[in-house]
Amino acid sequence: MTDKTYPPTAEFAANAHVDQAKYQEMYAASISDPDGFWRQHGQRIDWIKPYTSVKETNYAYGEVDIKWFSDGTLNVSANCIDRHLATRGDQTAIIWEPDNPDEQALHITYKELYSNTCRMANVLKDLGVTRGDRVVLYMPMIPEAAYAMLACTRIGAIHSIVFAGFSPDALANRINDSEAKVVITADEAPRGGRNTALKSNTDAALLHCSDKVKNLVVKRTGGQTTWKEGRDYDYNLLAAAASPDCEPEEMNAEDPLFILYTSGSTGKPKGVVHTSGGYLVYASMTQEYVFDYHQGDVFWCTADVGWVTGHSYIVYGPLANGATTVMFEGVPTYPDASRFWQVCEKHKVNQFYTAPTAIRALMAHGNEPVEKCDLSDLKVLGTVGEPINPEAWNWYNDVVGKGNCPIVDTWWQTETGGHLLTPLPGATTTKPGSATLPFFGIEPVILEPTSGAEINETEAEGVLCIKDSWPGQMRTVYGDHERFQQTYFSDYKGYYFTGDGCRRDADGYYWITGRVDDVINVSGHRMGTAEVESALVAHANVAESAVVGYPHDIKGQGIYAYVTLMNGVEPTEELRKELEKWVRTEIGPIAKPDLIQWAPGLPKTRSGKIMRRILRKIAENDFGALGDTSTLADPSVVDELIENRMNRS
Ligand code: 6R9
Repeated sequence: MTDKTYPPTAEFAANAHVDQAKYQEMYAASISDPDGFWRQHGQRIDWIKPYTSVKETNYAYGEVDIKWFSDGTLNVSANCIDRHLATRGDQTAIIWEPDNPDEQALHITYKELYSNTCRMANVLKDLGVTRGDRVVLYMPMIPEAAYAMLACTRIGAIHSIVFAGFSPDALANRINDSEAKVVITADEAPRGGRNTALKSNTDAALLHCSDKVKNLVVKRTGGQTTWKEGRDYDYNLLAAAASPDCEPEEMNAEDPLFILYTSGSTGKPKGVVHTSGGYLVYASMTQEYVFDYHQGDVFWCTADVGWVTGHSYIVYGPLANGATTVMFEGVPTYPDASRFWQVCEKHKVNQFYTAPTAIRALMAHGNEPVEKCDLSDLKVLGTVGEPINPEAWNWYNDVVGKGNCPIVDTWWQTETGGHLLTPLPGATTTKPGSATLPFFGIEPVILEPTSGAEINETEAEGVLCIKDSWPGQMRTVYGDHERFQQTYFSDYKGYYFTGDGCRRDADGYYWITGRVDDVINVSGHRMGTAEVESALVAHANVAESAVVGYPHDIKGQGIYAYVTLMNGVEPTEELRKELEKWVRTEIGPIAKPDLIQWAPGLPKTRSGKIMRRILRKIAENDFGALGDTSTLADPSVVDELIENRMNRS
């Protein structure tokens, strides 16, 4: 069944932006003459001063430097709003669907988006924010989150969104690392019928930040408790008094647009920096081609704006294209497991984009919640975040798409700004579980992991690298260009290293096999194992810890923590609960270990390195093939760990 392939129907291909022949032609052109290709496609957005140079990129370790359209100037918010006013000012830009289905949905037109964004921009200016300043957003999924992003870009400030599920500590670290001037938050974030106290979390975070940081607070629920005069500012009051016009700043193509922190294989999250021109060209182009978006369509990406998917495919890509984009505050299973499909029916969604973890969770509720909704407007279905297993792919295709909607399994990363490997719905024959083929301008290569040699045979397996730059690529790690080079350009010289393992089949299709570094993927969210470990060892009773991923039916990967307690501390159920809670508060709910195993000893080499390979095997309940354990300082700890393993499925 998994060998079945799905070619685009002739009818779909005939109406699509790109069919197979056109894909091949455009792809060939994008690789043989990247400069010419992007010179043409860079014009899809509006420039204040047109660029003359296009691609100026250097992948050589030690000299890594990436610039696109570098002498052009533009304003991103003007591209997402102002340029649509003349032709579609009264068209809905954002459909906002609240957590509670009984609350009224909002339809925000481009004209309204304009005045709301300008008001927010003026409020920020009044708080002293100017070009180049950093603004942290810690927001629910409400329209003000989009206004805030666009307001920053309007005045040339750099936003850094912290997912509202992160803890006060994580928020404080990000405010401090980016030296933000203002934090924008809301009183509370309703999600799945429960409210998260964002303002209180922000209060807690700000205890660890400079007292110069100002806090702009949007009213969402009215559940407001504390207020600090001189630091806290009431957005709704200020916005009502602010002017609904604000001139967009003329920014350089390479001026930073946003910072987004993401987990890597070391403890400290990296501030991924994206710049203005190339990012917008790439996000808007992929949104149009990959989803085959046509004017008038309703596009829904279910991600949160706290992740890169929300940046590129709720806000920047769709709005730059003048689309109608849905912004959903809730979760897939609230009030019940048919919510996604009810929202699709209610707003006549044409393109729907979600994560495999959500598909698997909903699949577990059977077909009835889907089948009772009218999904006849759906044209294209997308997935992102982790490899999708063929069972989930088939269910998505058969039950949700009724066999009529091409599925685009899009592989990309925070670092890449937009899709790199993906089908185009009118062009690509899909195979369940494969992200298929490269987007325009992308040259994937598979390297032999140890030698770093390029494998030229069509069939190959190894690490996935990208040979050359594309406009949406991240430019640096905020404040640490050396770390940028180290992380992505030092292991395999001359290539961008993705951190993913990959197989290429006989048809040249790419199949992502998962991370090859110490990053795990929990419900489509990246989590550095080192981050969870350092949270655990920060607890007074923990001496040492090692964290690995293990297969999890719904989440893709679960978090498995081995914990060595301090001498004399009793391992109790109570302590286990306490540690779970501890990690939740240190990092956030998504980092809570699924399984904690007490480990009197960890398997270490004589030089003291923890043998994670072995710990992974035990966590996977697959300890028949542990491989060579002879280099361990004390091989007997392994038997003890196997004996008391937590995952016996
Ligand atoms: C967009 C996003 C990136 C990592 C990436 C890979 C995994 C994302 C995938 C996928 C297989 C797909 N990943 N999409 N794996 N198939 N379609 O998710 O960004 O949060 O930075 O995660 O997610 O491992 O390296 P980010």
